Formats: sequence, structure tokens, C-alpha cells
Amino acid sequence: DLPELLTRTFDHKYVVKYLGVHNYTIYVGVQAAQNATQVANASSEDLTDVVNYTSSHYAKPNAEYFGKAKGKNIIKIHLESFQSFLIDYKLNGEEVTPFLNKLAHGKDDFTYFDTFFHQTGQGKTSDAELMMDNSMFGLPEGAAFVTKGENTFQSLPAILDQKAGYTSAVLHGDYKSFWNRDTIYKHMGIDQFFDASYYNMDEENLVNMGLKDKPFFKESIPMLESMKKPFYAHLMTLTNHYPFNLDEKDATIAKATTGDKTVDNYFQTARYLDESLEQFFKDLKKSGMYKDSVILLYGDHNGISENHNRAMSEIQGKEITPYQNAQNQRVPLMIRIPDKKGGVNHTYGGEVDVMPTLLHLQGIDSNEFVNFGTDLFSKKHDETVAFRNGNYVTPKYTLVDNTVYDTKTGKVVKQNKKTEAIKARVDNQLSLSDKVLYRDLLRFHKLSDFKPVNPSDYFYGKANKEKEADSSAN
Ligand code: GP9
Ligand code: MN
Repeated sequence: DLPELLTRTFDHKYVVKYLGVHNYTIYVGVQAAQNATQVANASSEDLTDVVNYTSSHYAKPNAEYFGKAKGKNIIKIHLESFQSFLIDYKLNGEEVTPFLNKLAHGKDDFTYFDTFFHQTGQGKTSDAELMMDNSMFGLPEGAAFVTKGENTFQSLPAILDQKAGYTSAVLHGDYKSFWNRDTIYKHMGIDQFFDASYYNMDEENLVNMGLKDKPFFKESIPMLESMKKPFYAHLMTLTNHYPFNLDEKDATIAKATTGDKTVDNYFQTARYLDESLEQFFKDLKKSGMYKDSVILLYGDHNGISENHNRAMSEIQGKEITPYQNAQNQRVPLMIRIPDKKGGVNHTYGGEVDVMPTLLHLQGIDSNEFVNFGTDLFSKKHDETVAFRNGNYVTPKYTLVDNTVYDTKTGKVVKQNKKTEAIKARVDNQLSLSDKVLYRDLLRFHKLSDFKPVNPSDYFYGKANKEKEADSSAN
């Protein structure tokens, strides 16, 4: 019934529940043996190729942005399953996400990257988190958050802590074991994890995978206020998640009418997310936290898969060709940097590019770290966006399963030396990133001014323990 249970391994508790404890023990044993050989055979020499690659791929900061957000709070907002086609989209003449549309058009000096793509694989949300905070890719199979959760990382929260005195937190209306977060966050140096046990999880507050976005944001304000400044806070929404159900009383736009339930529902939950953001921004302003913070919003991955191409062609008024499907992997990235002008930015980029961008805004050079992406504001930024399956998009070319398209027109173009060279670079980038994770190579990456994170320094949790136990038993 759950074909992806083992390959995605999204939560050990679920695997136990569906396989039974006996089979689970065997499964974990096989997995551990496979992992152990790769890790044991690795040596510091394996890191050489990786560092050679990342240092030659490094893009030096743009002086106009370097250090421009030094010491500012960073509020990063995860827009669950939110795709860029929703921006400015009108359903029956009505804007679906009026609030986000205003930000996309530069309100409050937000910069909107309209050619930014998600790069997730089977790890979905968790892959997005991994990429944004580590500038490395998820794995070709399964979720690195689960299978590599005890690796050594040199993650953004830990770097911000050690180099700039930041505290960090993740806020999310699901329980802490999902995607193995309660383990890997400690290895990433995340100070606090406000999971579902901190929120009011009464039945009327829940839909789809957990807490509704409006109560989530409301209750998050005092948690943010309690954090020591400067802070790096990551708030993760949840309502706009498959199957995109919404209680009637929360719906303020009619469903679409394609006859495909998933697609039809999607607009209602996207609208709900939009309204919850508007409310959150008001509350942030009221609390005084808005003005002087870096605020970053991003869509983690697509909400509508290729299984819904028929309905999507009705929605978008065009055929969903493989080229168009690649275009539909655009997710919004929006960033507000205090005292910087906003607007639309047409730079091509992906989730691995966010960490070096944020480091440079802090005035921390990304060069000494193993980053597979490059700073989006850098003049030397690499506009090649690698997808997890080896396809790619650049401003000129789009590769989907051996066919190359002109990115601007969607017309098929003949493969040529240039497109072959891009493909080779993409494959190399992905395989080096995989090597880091499979062999746990960052344990060999010694830096004079960065101490390895000690996971036992971190502890998450609070009351409502019984509720957590209940929810995983159900
Ligand atoms: C679960 C949430 C959703 O906590 O982050 O994960 P997804 O199903 O999108 O990977
Ligand atoms: Mn997700």
C-alpha cells in the first residue's frame, strides 16, 4: 500500500508501524551494513576532489551585498508545496495569492527571484531543508535527513552561531521525529526546535499533515520574541500540503473545476497560506521584529506532480510538455534585506544557492565551506540549475531526459558541445555531493575557525509527550 515506504524512509516510527518490529530490525540492519562499509572505507583524501571542485566553483561576493545584513535577525519562511505559477495567477478572474503577489512586485522592498527552482528528490521537504542550510543536494534515493542524519555537517545555523553569535530555531506544526528532524537538527547545530508539542494541537486546529498555518503563525510570535538576538528562525508551514484539504469555514476562494480533486483543492490551501502570511507580517510589524530583519520566503517543492498534467494543462492553458513540466518546478524565492531596494530578479538559481547567499549577506565568506551552490547576488553566480535526476535548466538550455530545449522558447534544439559540457558538470556536481553524504566526508574537513558541532549539546522537547506518542500510534 505504501510503495515509497522503504525508499523514502521518511519516519522510522512509520516504518515500524507498517513493517512490524521484526522486519524493521532486519531492514535497519541491512541499511546500517551498507552505510558502514562506505563510511569505513572513506578517508580524508576523498575530500580532496570535493574541495577542489567547490573552491573552483566558488563565486566571490558582490561588494554591494557583502555584509549588508550583518547581525540582523533572519526569518526564513517555508511555503509548503508552493509553485511559482501561482504568483499572479487568476482563477476565474480572481487573484489566488494577492498578498504574495504584492511582495513579488516589490512591496516592502522584497526581491523576487522568478526563475528559481526546487531541486528536491524523494526527501521532499527534508531535501529542501538540507539544501538550504548545507548547500548540498539530497540523495538520489531516500531521504538524507533520515539515512545520513548522524553525519558531520557544517551547517548554516552552526556557522552563524560560531562566527556571528546567532541563536537558531525551527518552528513547525508537526512532531519532532518526522523526517528524523530531532536527530539531524542536533547535528546541524539548531538550538531550539519548537515542534507540535509547543502548539495547540486540538482537533479544530488541524488539517492535512498537522497544524493549520494561521494558528501556527499566531502562536509562533511569542516563541520568536523569546529568542536571544540575533536569531536565525525557520518557520515551516504545512496546510498547503497534499491532498490540500481545507475546512469550508477556512476557504475564501472557490475551488478550481478541472475535475481533478488535487488540482482543484490546491488553490484554496494556497489562498489560506497567503492569508496566514499577511496576518503573520502584520504581527511581526506590531512586535517590532519586521523592520530590521532579513525575511526570506521559499517554496520547498512542487505541489502538483506530473500525474495531474491533464488538469494542469487546463489551468495553464497550454500543453504540459516535458519542457513545461521542468518550468513548473519553479518555486518562489523572495528576500527582503533591510535598506536594500527590492524588485524582480531574473537570475536562475536553486535551493543549493541560498546558503552562500545568506553567508555573504552576513559578511562571512563561503569559500572555506563545502558549498555546492553559489551566491545568487554574485556576478560570478553559476546559473546552471541541476535537478536531482540529472536534468538541468540554464537561462539558455533545458535538458529533460536526453532532449534539450531552448529555455526561452521551449523548442527542441540539437545537443551540442555546450549542452554536453553542461550535462557533464551537472553529473559531476551531483556525484561529488553524494560522495560527501555517503562517505560522511565533512568529518575530515578541519577548519581553524569552526569547531565540529557536538549533537549532545542539544535537547529538544517539552510537554505534550503523550500527545506525540498518540499521534504516531494512530
Ligand atoms: C512534514 C512536512 C511535510 O513535517 O514537512 O513534508 P513533505 O511531505 O512535504 O516532505
Ligand atoms: Mn514539503
